[in-house]
Amino acid sequence: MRFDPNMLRVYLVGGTQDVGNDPDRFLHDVEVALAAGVTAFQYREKDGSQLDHAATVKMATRLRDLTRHYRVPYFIDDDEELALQVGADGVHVGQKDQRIETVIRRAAGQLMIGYSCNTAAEIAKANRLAAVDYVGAGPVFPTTSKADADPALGLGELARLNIASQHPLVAIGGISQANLAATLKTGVAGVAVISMILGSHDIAGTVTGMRSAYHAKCELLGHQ
Ligand code: TZP
Ligand code: MG
Repeated sequence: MRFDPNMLRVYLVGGTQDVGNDPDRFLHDVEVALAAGVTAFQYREKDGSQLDHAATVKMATRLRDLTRHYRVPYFIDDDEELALQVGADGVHVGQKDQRIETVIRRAAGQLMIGYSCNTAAEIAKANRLAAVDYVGAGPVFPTTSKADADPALGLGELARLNIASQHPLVAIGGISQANLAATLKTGVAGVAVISMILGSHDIAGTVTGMRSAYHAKCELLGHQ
């Protein structure tokens, strides 16, 4: 699958640990979000996951089937081998994960590649890596969804990183109804969220609202 920056608009990230370690609930909630129009999905099984490797492979395979059905680009966090094994569309690589150069060597041309970059130096490095399709920057705001999260960047730093990046940038971390519009106004290509969607009592309504917020921002900025 060819990368398109529009994939980053409403990007859902999550694993079973984000829904009380309940695999059936996770599959259900992800399906509701896919049907409601998330523009990308990343399977991120970590930080308190109770799935062993076999269960993770099985879950990754079921998510591959679901994302194909809804035609939503499917990324896997941190594990290009699993991504290649189950036929995912992409892999997302963090600064603390495998080195980006290794992932590029193994997966470029077969998988889309996302890369977490939270400082100007990391963005500068990503700018030199043509195989990177997009960068993820955060946490923008404090988050409880990531065990080893760095301090929050804030909107000013997010805007600076976005300008410095030659790759499309998706904002992540602590994004909620309260700060969504302000986050989009920085000019980022989109927002990636865990709890805003998976913690919502109305997942479909939340996704629809996020899509509307993106379109409202485009009108405000005078493009699209
Ligand atoms: N990377 C940086 S912050 C974060 C990840 C995976 C967690 C985002 O979760 P939430 O619930 O949207 O703050
Ligand atoms: Mg990671």
